[in-house]
Amino acid sequence: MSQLIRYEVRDRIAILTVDNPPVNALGPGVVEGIEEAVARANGDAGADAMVLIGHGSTFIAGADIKIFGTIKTREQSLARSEAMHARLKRIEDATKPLVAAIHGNALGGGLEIAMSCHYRVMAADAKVGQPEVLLGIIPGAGGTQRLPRLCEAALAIEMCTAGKPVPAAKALAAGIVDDVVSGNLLDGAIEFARARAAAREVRKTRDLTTKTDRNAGVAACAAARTTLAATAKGLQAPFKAIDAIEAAFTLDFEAGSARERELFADCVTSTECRALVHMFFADREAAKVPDVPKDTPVVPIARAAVIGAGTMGGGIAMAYANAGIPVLLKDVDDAAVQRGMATIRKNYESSVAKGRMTADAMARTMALITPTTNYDGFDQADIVVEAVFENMDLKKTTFAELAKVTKPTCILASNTSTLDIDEFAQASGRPAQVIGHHFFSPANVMKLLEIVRGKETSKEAIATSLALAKKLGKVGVVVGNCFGFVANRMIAYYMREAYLLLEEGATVSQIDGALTEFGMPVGPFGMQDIAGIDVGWRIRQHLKLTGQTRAEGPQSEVPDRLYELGRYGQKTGAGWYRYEAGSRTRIPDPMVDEIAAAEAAKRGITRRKVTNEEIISRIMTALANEGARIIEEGYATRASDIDAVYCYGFGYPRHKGGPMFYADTVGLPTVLERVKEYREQFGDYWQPAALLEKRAAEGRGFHS
Ligand code: T1G
Repeated sequence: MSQLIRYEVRDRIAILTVDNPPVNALGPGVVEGIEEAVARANGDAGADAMVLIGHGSTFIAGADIKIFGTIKTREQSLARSEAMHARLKRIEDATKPLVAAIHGNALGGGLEIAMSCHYRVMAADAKVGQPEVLLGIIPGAGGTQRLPRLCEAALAIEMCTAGKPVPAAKALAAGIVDDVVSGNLLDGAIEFARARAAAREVRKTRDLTTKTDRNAGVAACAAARTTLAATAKGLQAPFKAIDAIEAAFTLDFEAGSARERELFADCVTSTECRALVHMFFADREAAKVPDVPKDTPVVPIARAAVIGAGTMGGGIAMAYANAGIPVLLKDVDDAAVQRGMATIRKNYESSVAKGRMTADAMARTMALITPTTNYDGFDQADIVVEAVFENMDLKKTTFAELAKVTKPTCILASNTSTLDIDEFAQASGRPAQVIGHHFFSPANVMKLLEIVRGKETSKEAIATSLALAKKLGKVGVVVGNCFGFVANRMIAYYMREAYLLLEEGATVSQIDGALTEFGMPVGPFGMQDIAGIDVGWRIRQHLKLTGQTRAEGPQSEVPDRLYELGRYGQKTGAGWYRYEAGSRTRIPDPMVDEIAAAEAAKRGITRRKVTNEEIISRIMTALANEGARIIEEGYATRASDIDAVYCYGFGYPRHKGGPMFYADTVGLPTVLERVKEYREQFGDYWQPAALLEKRAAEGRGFHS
């Protein structure tokens, strides 16, 4: 018997306990061990039925995602899936009632194992799901064939194409599980198994007919394909999942399972899968900071305060309230703070109107945000987030004040996007507690929290920030205090190439179109119209005082011309695009392309036809090269942190794995060659990063 599965008999019920920390993933030997334990219980005269349960915090959280990288060919995938399929059938052929007892999560292969059991009971706070699509694959152990035999087609399709877990009540109502246990789960499962043993009932899922009839099932699949065509652009796994589910309605179990295995093999060897698996681990690696041990003490964050009730400050206050943390929201006068509260109320009302939030939840959440124009209550705060105007003197004054009105352990965070954290730290007199918490707009929505460590930021402040990011539902990435940190430092190169491509002959809508086709939610110019052309202009003016620029190379003046015309973007009804009153629809404006042509003429640029391929190549090469410099300078711990920053800060398509992973898929020798070509064509500011040259020469990627 494998050590991964414990076997005991209690009151004539065999208890099979999976013990493979941390999440009972189906690593090597786990499914084999379950099969062995089931066979033992079948032959155990002292056992009338059996219960399968997980040790620790959860049932089985799915296949071991680390093994996907070892599946290199379809043949390997098909062989593994066939073996798994056969094992689950042997488990399902148990001669005595077999009950899965689910707590925590039964996800992916975990739910598939549970569905190969005859019955399923779950704890009231447990969840079940088929999240494989979030990894660029589909259920590969019969999930697309057993699930439609337990619940309606619509839910099976939703679970397998969106990947969201289903709570206990919904799983029970749908028929995925047979009971929800309110008391002790194991006791409840034992009683359930005993009742089935008394009735001598064994129910094999694979022998059930689909809950939705054939024609309705096929129709549901067709409808889902139409819906997904609009929302899952560039992805293949959701569509493969529908094809597999459709087979449950059109083929028998064996043929349907074979179809599922073929479709799974299509996915598991795809770049989409490799990229999404990379991002799964990137999210988690980001929380591992080499010089901040996992057991570093954290400051419990029970109460918070935000300074500045503008767009960012209001969004940050919402992020805290959404996580159930009471938060003070301070601004200089009542008018300012009430404006902020009105925006917050409008945002929540919009969520209620869309059905994303109940009116009660809105009231409870709003009640956690307390507007104020003074520092009363700041002495109770465990953290203060400064989100005042991007002006160094104002921020230094603010930090000096905060140090006086807060308790010594209070973390003093800044939402600055580019200013020097160390300057605030010195002004505060408490540099160990000073740290950057760079949220991305809208702060209550975007998942990235760029955690900027200053020279003297303490390990406790960093560890607390990482734990807080998780509580806020964010991905926290610790970065260094260089200009622009990681996100805005790299975006400067992204924008430099976009501006230059515009002057060379591409149009605004062509460049944005190429990037949205690539998978970005919005192109560089559409993004600037949202953020505000005036924001960039102010940063450039600030840098000009010290003779700096955000990126080496030619500085396009097209954005300055737009600023001078008062074209700040959506906020002024015109920027890179034109906007009808009250509309955010981007309308190309030939005037902007004319300005670009005029600026090009001033710089002696001969305009030419620019292809979309060149647009993507120039921009992605610039990102990867600057990302490599950031790593070698020590401002990011690892390449996957940069990928997380871009995916969660700017909506870079996760199914492409982020800018550094994408460079690996292009191949670093090719990326290096492009940098050298661009240096020849455009100038010495295209300098290959040393890390890029090194890894290309070694035949490695940024991540290997
Ligand atoms: N495989 C390997 N490691 C895993 C894992 C998995 N399935 N799930 C989690 N981990 C690691 C994770 O990397 C981290 O490691 C630690 O466990 C804690 O995770 C055949 C083919 C279960 C909801 O997609 O959603 O089954 O950083 O920080 O916040 O059809 O983990 O500590 O070293 O996320 O409490 C389908 C993925 C697989 C579930 C727990 N299953 N996991 O969240 O902890 S494909 C999934 C999660 C499949 C079948 C197919 C979450 C969680 P470290 P954590 P958490």
